[in-house]
Amino acid sequence: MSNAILIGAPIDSGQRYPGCLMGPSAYRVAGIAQAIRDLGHGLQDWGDVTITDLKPVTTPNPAVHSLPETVAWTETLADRVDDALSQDGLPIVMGGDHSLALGTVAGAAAFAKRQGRPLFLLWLDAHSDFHTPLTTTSGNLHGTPVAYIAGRDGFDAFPPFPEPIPPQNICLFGIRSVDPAEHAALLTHDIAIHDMRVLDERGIVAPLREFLTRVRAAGGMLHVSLDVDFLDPSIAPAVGTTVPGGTTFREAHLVMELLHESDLVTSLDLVELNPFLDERGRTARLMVDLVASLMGRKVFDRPTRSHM
Ligand code: HAR
Ligand code: MN
Ligand code: MN
Ligand code: MN
Repeated sequence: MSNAILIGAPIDSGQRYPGCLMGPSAYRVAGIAQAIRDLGHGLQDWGDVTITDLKPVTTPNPAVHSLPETVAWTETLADRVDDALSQDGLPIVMGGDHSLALGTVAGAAAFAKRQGRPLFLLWLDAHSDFHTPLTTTSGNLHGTPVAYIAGRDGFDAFPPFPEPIPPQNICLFGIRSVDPAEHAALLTHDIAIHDMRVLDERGIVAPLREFLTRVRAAGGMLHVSLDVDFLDPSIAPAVGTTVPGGTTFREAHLVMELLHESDLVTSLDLVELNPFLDERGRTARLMVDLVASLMGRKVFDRPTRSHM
């Protein structure tokens, strides 16, 4: 059983579609705490994080907006996630847009470094989020966390990433929207890219198991970052950056069920939910149900099902 720690990250500054800051409230209204408790886990809710002092940081790319806010969120969330892991907790960070992963993964990396364990990253997303502050043309920093985590240049305004995750320990899963600059950079990094074409052809099970087997063999920690747009917009409309051709209801649940059976997940982000765009709470409820699958809820409980 886990000691789950909910951390609210009401962040809107990494993109331009207001509403993600209502995400933490929507998850609470959709019953995330009770769903986790019902599965027998411990649960604490640490409330919503706030930022206070902004530093006058700058970047040469004039497109970038909200840099001081994003740096402040990064510092604060890194500290909070590190604290949760240090208390033997499973941090579940409720966003907020995906820029929050700049901080959450930095916190997990700082903890993993002290433990002497490698950190792995599973990025469940329509997007590769591999821009740097120098290459982004939208200026939206939610499109940059994977580059920061992988140790790419261009993040001078940010705290140095504690221990960049080697590309071989990063798995992008479900992607179907990659900008030209991201594409060029991805071709020079040895990151596992399971785009939707690969998942259509191979299914989700084999590629995910390959990755989980590597995490297990390395004795690694595993951070999972779940972007709402990983899901097909027909089942998850509450996101500003919908991309057709996403994962189905059962594919997404199966990913979560396999993650539960692996027993490898050590921290989790829930990002990009924009409750203002939702239809009667269905996206928030689906995200909570996916968390429940990740925490052990089953379609049918079969005690003999083998691990991995
Ligand atoms: N690549 C595009 C950009 O940088 C879109 C990024 C969208 N990112 C998210 N999170 N919604 O994955 O603007
Ligand atoms: Mn601390
Ligand atoms: Mn994303
Ligand atoms: Mn996305």
